[in-house]
Amino acid sequence: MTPFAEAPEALEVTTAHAVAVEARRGLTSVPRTLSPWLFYDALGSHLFEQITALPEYYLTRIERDLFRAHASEMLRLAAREMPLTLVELGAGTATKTGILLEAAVQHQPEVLYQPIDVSETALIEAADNIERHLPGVAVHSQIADYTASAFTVERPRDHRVLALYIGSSIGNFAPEEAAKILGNLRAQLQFGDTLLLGIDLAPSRQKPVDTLLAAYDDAAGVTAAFNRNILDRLNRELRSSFRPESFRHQARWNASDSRIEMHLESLAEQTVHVPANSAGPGLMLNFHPGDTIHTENSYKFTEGALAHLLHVSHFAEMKQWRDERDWFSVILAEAI
Ligand code: AVJ
Repeated sequence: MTPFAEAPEALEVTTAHAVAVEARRGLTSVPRTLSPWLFYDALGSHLFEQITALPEYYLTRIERDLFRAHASEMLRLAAREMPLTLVELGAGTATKTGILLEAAVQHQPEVLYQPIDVSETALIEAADNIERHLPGVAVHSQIADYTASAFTVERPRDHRVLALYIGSSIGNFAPEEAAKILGNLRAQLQFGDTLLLGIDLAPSRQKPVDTLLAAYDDAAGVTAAFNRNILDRLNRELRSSFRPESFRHQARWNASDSRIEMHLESLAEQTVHVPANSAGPGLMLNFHPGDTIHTENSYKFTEGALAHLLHVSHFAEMKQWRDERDWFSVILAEAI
């Protein structure tokens, strides 16, 4: 048996403990918070997939359209006459990546694709899909939390690396954390390697705040279910006594920090019990009506914020692609 075969069980134990630790940290903080990685259990990942298909959630749709229209140019600029290997941070099931990989195998007969994600099941699905549909692509997956730990980037001889960090995933991180993530990635790259980054843009004349709010509070209530699932997850995994229906999903625009915030607002005076667990003793949590648990930040970029982020992490913009209304942007940047 290879050491790799034992990873899943070990990872599950670590996740269970990490959930207990994060719930304790967040629910005893003032104000109360829970980290967005808690959204993505099996049900939450499914709800997120549904979000990406909602009419209000334009992010996925625009980014996919930009890839469809410009994948070949993106790859040509990244490659500049050299063969490429693609690395992806937070690959998930790599649905949109297929478009880029399909373009890549038209530029070169064989492509090494290196997805990195914390979810082993997502990585297995990604590898299955890609290897079935794109015979020219070899997949080397890595189970890692790119925000916390080191990951490795393989470089076949004389290849350039194109790192993908798409889907506005970077939006979940405050500016300093985002700079750390890109800086950490940059440390794995060489001059001339590139980063393809997908970011959601700040409100403008062409992008009312209401457009943003609707994307995070859709009419069908899928985002509300996604947000409340975090409480269901804690009930399932920690045996806590949240009544998710007595918390209201709330999306807020925080203009001074240029971010959408998601909160869960208590609708009643209520007490929630979290039993003792591997992270510490039991908790009795008191909620007044209107108290919230802050579950997510989704940063929206101005041109200045983007330029600053690239500069501090030692990347230089090569080209930017946007939809005609300037709602979403894909940036190709060179490691300098
Ligand atoms: C996966 C972080 C890009 O912030 O838009 C979608 C998550 N939250 N709807 C985002 C999310 C609510 C999403 N990211």
